[in-house]
Amino acid sequence: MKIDVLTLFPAMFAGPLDESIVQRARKNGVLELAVHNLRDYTHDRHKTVDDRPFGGGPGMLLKPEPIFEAVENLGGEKTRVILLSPAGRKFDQAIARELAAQEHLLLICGSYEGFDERIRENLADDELSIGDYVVTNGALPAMVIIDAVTRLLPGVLGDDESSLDESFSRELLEYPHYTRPADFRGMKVPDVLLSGNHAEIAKWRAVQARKRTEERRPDLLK
Ligand code: 4FV
Repeated sequence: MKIDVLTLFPAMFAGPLDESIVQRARKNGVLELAVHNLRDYTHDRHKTVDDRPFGGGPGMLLKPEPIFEAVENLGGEKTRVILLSPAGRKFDQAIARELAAQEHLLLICGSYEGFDERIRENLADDELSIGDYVVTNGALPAMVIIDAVTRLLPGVLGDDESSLDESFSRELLEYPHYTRPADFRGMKVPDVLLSGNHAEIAKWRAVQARKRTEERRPDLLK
């Protein structure tokens, strides 16, 4: 998979995507990731990317010209152009799986008060939000989405790393997990997990996952 990111803060991407699983996916060539500075698609000496909103109102908006030029430069037939903004579909594991099936993602990070509407109307194939809160710009949302999608690419996760994905595919939260010591300061691991009776263990885990989901996320059970 190829992912291109368009942002005003390319330096923010150094670090989080150079570690662990995403780093490995890039090293193995499973993921080709490129971060582009939106200002590189401007032609005035102030590298202008924003302007005041018509009709007045607070703040600035991202202008159409640099973003149209960048998408026309970086995009192709197989490209899925995705805007990152609080007005988008709420990103979740199902959408992560959907995106992991694509060949090329072009993530456009929001900044200021947002995008000129013509960007949304004419360029975007999709719009995603990582949650109902406002962050400074779209860089962190882009990194969250890149991380969640990369984990789902074939061959990226070893067998021992993949269990968590199933949980959300079963629309259930994870059951309680324990590791050694079996008794830590008098806090004991449930006997069933020490029993070696795998049928009983599986039943206990299913009951716990459902119980936890009913208590914390009944919306997942709808
Ligand atoms: C956001 C979100 C988000 C809004 C103003 C950047 C900010 C500024 N993006 N999911 N939540 N974006 O808060 O994706 O443009």
